[in-house]
Amino acid sequence: MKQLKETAQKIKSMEIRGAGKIARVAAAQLRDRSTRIETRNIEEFNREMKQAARLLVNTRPTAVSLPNAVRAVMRYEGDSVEEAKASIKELADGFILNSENAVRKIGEIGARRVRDGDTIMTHCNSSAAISIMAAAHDDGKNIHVLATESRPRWQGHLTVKQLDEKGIKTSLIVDSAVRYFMKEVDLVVMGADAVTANGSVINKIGTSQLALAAHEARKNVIIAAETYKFSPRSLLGELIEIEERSSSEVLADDKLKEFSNVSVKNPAFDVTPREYIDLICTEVGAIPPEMAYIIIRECLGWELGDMGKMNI
Ligand code: RUB
Repeated sequence: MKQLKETAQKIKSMEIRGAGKIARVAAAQLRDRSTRIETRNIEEFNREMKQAARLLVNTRPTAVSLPNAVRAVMRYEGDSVEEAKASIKELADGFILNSENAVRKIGEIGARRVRDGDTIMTHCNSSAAISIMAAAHDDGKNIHVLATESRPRWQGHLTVKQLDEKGIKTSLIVDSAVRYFMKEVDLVVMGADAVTANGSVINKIGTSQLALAAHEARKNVIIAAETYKFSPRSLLGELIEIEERSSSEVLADDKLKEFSNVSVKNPAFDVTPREYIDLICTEVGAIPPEMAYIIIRECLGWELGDMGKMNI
């Protein structure tokens, strides 16, 4: 359990972060955990796996990719521990491979919406969004990216580093400059932690005001999201929990202690209504947000059936 607990801690502290990465790491951890369980008793094995699954799911509440990945692996079958382990390996490896392919495919599909000479605004650090920009650049399109800092955790610094390594011209801007620069923007490309049945997108705090500014300026907003970021549970009316992170990410504890009447609010994500989103670019195609329900039914249908009995 030690390795799994360490990884869970890294996800909590955001050393491992980004919805896609968290999902792939969780799948790999379940696979690796299964190989280290020594019992030959299948019931005991199943109990241990459930415990591992719960630990991973409880690390961060917002990214739906995490429970979706865990459930994808926890669908394993087998009457013996041997069979169960083989099934887990197949499901986990399959999920990871599909996920990597999905990010690549999203790049290919999304790049078609980028024109030569476009200025693209992005927020936070999304591997799926970067895949679109990188694919457009590889297609020979000359693009310029405006990347927000994404306070308080500065994921924008990761974005500019990754774009720089690909040779893409990028400007780092403060989060509050989004509307100021919107007139220069041709296209907004961002990622997602979750997409609900009604087409709302949950992503890094600030995404919704960026989308609102883009909507006001009549600029297109593309969300890059693999299908496993869509929330089957939202179909049952469940709301996506917005993670509230430590105040110390915004203001150091000793500074905060100097005040008597001040508190810090630090939600990590926000909800962008579908009205502000033009397209959600998935690995199975670029869809209007209104079609989110279809993706849930077609691509995650199994999850609905399993929801009751998975119990993790
Ligand atoms: C990351 C974030 C990203 C999405 C999509 O938040 O909001 O935009 O997770 O990323 P955090 P990807 O840094 O708090 O994890 O496309 O890489 O899955």
